[in-house]
Amino acid sequence: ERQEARPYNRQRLLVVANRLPVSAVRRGEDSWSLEISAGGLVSALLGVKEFEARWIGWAGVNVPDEVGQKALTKALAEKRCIPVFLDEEIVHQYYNGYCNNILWPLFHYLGLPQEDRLATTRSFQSQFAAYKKANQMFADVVNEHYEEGDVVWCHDYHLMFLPKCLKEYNSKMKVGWFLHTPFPSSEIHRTLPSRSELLRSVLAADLVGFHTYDYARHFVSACTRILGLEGTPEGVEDQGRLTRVAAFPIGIDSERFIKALGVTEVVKHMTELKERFAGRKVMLGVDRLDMIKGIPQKILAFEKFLEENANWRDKVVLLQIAVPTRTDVPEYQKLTSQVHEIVGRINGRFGTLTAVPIHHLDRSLDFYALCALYAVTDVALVTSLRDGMNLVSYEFVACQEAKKGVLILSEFAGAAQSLGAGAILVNPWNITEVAASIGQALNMSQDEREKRHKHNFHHVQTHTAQEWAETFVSELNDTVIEAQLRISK
Ligand code: ADQ
Repeated sequence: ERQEARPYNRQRLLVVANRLPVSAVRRGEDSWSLEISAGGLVSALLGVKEFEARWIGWAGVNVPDEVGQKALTKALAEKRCIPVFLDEEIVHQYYNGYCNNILWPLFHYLGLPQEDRLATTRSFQSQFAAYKKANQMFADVVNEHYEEGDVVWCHDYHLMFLPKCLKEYNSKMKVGWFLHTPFPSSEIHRTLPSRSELLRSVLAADLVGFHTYDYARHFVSACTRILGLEGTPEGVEDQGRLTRVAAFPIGIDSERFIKALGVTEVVKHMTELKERFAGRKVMLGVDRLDMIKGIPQKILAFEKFLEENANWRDKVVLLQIAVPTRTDVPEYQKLTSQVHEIVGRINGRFGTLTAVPIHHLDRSLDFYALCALYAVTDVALVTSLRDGMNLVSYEFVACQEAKKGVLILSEFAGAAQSLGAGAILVNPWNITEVAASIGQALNMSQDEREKRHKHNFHHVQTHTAQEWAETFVSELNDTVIEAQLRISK
């Protein structure tokens, strides 16, 4: 497969992310079935025509035997995917442990785990060792498939150690790293025991990208304050070598959503939903069930709104769709029961024999059902406590050309910087403020809704995922050329 002919002008792009964009299910000793999971990153890169993208990542399953590994590798090759095989112990320590229990909460300002300080320190060390080991395994696979001229694009907090491993293999490799979460203030980052090692390994990349200018600035401050390096307008300098640091706000494939609204199945869903909730305004929350999404805070704000506005009690419904994720991590199990308890209490308090104020679903919706829901919604509630960007807010706006509904958006989501002018911005910790914003949204005049929607719709249509990926990769190519010019001067 590596000898396959390709047009000379199409550069190969190796996209390295913790998870491959496909889910694999084992059907027999040597047979697998694969399903593409269409996330934001997948559709962004499918739309980029100048590059020939290949994916490298973990398939999300444990495959201990060689027969299974060979068969899966072969099946994945047809989807241009290359697997990294991680065993259960590594997954536990690296993915559940260091990635999801340490880096994820820290980068979202929730701090480090504190239950048992000594035990935590010990597990820190073994989890960090597993993190480095896993990153090295990703690097081995990249190196095996790398060809001169390829661009290697590493994604997210799972792979902060990867740029360093790759450059150790080949200092000429073009390496970019993009973070999908916030990068926190340097005062938060400096609490991490492995703070310096992680920063140094990220700095081995040629280009480091974030969703917003603030995250980029926090990263540069961490490098200057913790490592004592020099921050420049272009990035971070270490003994004459520059790592370029910049903001690349992601977007969505807005056309995919707009087109879907014309599909018969979506129209049918919309009709059903409109009938089901006739006479009531629909409010919507769509989130992964994660503590950063502020789901309990959102529901409590809705309760406060109902408490203070008796006239709205039978005229509004909140649909909260929450996909369970990371169900192995105890904090996520606790969150699920906490949300269920609050929803149960509020429905008991304000429900009637025929209607309840909150419909809470613990599951994922297929694309068409999701589009239909976005389209019939009057008010969307995105109340993340912190969120790198938040694509749900973009998807909602894309589906609202007809209705011109209102977006209530947390000021702590990266999207507040792009959709802030059209949304009602709130501090999700302030339940009273969020409750008041619900009232404001439900009572907003048609004129104002149109004005706000127009601003946001324009933004969502002109800042697409495809443009994001193209800009990042071309900036990476330029950065490497500029560095070569500097060296040859
Ligand atoms: P996420 O934290 O997953 O992404 P988000 O950007 O909102 O958050 O993307 C979630 C995606 O999952 C959306 O495409 C949404 O449609 C889908 N989704 C969520 N709940 C769903 C449900 N119940 N059913 C069906 N689909 C559902 C991380 C960062 C974000 C950043 C993205 C991209 O945390 O801040 O915007 O990466 O960089």
